[in-house]
Amino acid sequence: MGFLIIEKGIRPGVALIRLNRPESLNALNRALVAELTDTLLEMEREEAIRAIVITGNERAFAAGADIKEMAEDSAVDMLLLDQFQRWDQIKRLKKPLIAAVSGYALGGGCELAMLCDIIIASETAQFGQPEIKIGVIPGAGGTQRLTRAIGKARAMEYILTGKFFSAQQAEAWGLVTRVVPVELYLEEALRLAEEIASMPPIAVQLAKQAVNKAYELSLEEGLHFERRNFYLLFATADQKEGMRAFMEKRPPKWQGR
Ligand code: DAK
Repeated sequence: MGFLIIEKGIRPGVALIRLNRPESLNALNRALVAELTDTLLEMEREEAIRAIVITGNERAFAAGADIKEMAEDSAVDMLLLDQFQRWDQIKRLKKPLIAAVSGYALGGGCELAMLCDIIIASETAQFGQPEIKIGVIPGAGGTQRLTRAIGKARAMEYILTGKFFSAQQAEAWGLVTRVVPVELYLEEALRLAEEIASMPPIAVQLAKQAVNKAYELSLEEGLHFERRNFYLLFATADQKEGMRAFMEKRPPKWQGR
């Protein structure tokens, strides 16, 4: 049995993936991570899907990697399993990913949310990298992405103590886009996904790519990268259509070409 509930076309251009292991607070076992990455790669190929929302349930987005599954693993087991390539596949996706987070987003769950491009949180969301409390450290990007998102001082405190932080703190520190009442967090994420899905898809992908480069390149290199993507968009039919539609005072019709 699968660990995901998938709804393609839940809104125009939008696919929803629900993590569905509620008895374990959506702990990310290997089968779930494999299913998730396979599903995302399949969605990456489907033209009709232009934005993807990943969510859990009200109690938990995901409470981390499955501790029961990895407890007795050796370093060699970990190395041979090479789960990191799965996580890297998510990082390389071109389509926009929105995490709709309610309840626990801990350890690998917080890392999964941070791999998404945008996080919408319910007011009950709790974030954290509690790996230190079970004798390890974040393994899927937490030390890097949390530090870049909320700054070194806060990341140090929360990664070294494993304490959780609230949705409101996450918003104040810039980790999440906004906090909404628990009844609305998924709706808000879907609304945002639909809005993004209505934009010209190649421009969306190149914009996502360029924003992500801001974390990896120097300013000079990043500006160069941005410029290349900017020029490239003038090769698309959607650029011509967008600018003509503006001048003709009509809504554009995107082709994704
Ligand atoms: N793994 C396995 N089971 C989990 C789990 C987890 N991370 N979190 C919760 N569960 C299970 C509990 O064991 C319990 O199952 P039963 O005992 O009923 O069978 C059920 O979910 C309900 O949990 P609780 O009874 O504990 O519920 P509470 O409300 O009392 O507490 C809690 C909720 C979220 C505070 C607590 O469950 C908790 O502290 N959970 C663990 C949180 C945690 O430490 N997370 C970090 C895990 S380490 C990697 C990539 C990433 C990672 C590793 C490798 N590679 C690429 C190789 C990431 C590592 C991690 O995330």
